[in-house]
Amino acid sequence: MRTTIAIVGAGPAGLLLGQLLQRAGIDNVIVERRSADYVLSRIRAGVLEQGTVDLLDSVGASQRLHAEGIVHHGFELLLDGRREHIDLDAGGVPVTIYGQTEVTRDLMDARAAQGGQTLYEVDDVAIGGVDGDRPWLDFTVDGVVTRLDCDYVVGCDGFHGVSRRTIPEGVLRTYERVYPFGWLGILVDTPPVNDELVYARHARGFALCSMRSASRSRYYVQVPTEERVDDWSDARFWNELRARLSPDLAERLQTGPSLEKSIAPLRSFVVEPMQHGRLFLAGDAAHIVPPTGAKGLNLAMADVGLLASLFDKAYAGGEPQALARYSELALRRVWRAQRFSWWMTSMLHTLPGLDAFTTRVHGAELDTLLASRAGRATIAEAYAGFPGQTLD
Ligand code: FAS
Ligand code: PHB
Repeated sequence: MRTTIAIVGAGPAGLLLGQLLQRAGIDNVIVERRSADYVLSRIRAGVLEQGTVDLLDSVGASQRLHAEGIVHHGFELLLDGRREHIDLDAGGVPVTIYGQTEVTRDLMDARAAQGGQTLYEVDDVAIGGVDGDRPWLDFTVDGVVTRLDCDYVVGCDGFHGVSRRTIPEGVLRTYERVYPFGWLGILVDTPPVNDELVYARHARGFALCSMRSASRSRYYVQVPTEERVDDWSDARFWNELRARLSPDLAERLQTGPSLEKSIAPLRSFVVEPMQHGRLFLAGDAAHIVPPTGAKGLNLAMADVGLLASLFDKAYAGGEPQALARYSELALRRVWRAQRFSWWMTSMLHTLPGLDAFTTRVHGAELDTLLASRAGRATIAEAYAGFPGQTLD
């Protein structure tokens, strides 16, 4: 087999990249380890930045998003029971509430409609030749060992994928912070407790009230890393969430049987550079952020939006050297998102072992920002997403 760009991973990053390249007339094939149903079964992000919406518009995969997504012009911080509204228009643009599962489904449908090739349930993907000018993938699909020759390989295979591990020892610099807690999340078919998202800071721990639609809600509570989801009945979850909300919100909370319940560990992670020879890393393959800033999915989409524009310069514009700037340009946005995600996580979670003075200072830092128009706008702009990537 041969293609121009070989993409490893059919999550949101790989699928969006495939569509962006298709639109630019650049042939590509995606190989995915799991089945399409399995990929869709993963419950993950829920907040789309305007830049992500614009990218989905550009590949014709946003009709349902505009029909079913919920545009939010603000969110709330609940600080030890005190409700503070953050006006996103102060930072420029709104966000759209629309589940990652639905984004992935829309991209799958768009790809199928336009004849893009995605090979699912592919085993033993190996990446080679990236140090030369003839890279390739080897993999097994339907029991047949297959080679895919290409011009470039893009690893969109997430944190546990094969692409980052393909880069030789000593090339990558890794930056990581593992948090001593996780998020226990629940999906439920009840109306959201509030019109907008609520990020709660409480002595018992962080909580988040989110949603997927007017009739489906997503809630999270911070739990120690050693917690097991089997130890959390629905009743225990609801009691703990109520305990972290203000009395008015606790009163309004509508509970129901969980459709999904899982614990996600939290970490901050970046590898530099995000490219090596003819191999590029995008999305969770290159970086992980704690979900407190709602950045993970949006960063992945920004990576592939940038990379697709550089591939377009290389192929249509006759400037293959443009590709050499991917990592430098992508990392500018990655580190700004890392900072905001780390900051929101540090300010809003109870950090085991943190001294009482620093805990108070964190509260004062939030109060300082909330006391000024500029401070609120700073939070709003970072949450809504940084301006589009320019190539200069
Ligand atoms: P993905 O991990 O989504 O996709 C990678 C794909 O590559 C997968 O389909 C995988 O099967 C495939 N793959 C892996 N290895 C392979 C191999 N060797 N060969 C072929 N295919 C391979 N972000 C938010 O913004 N908000 C949230 O609330 C949020 N919650 C999250 C909860 C959890 C449990 C996790 C794990 C992540 C969460 N995230 C959240 C982050 C998440 O949304 C990611 O940022 C997003 O999925 C990134 O998309 P991709 O880079 O495409 O990676
Ligand atoms: C979600 O709805 O899953 C969600 C929303 C905002 C976040 C994290 C998760 O910051």
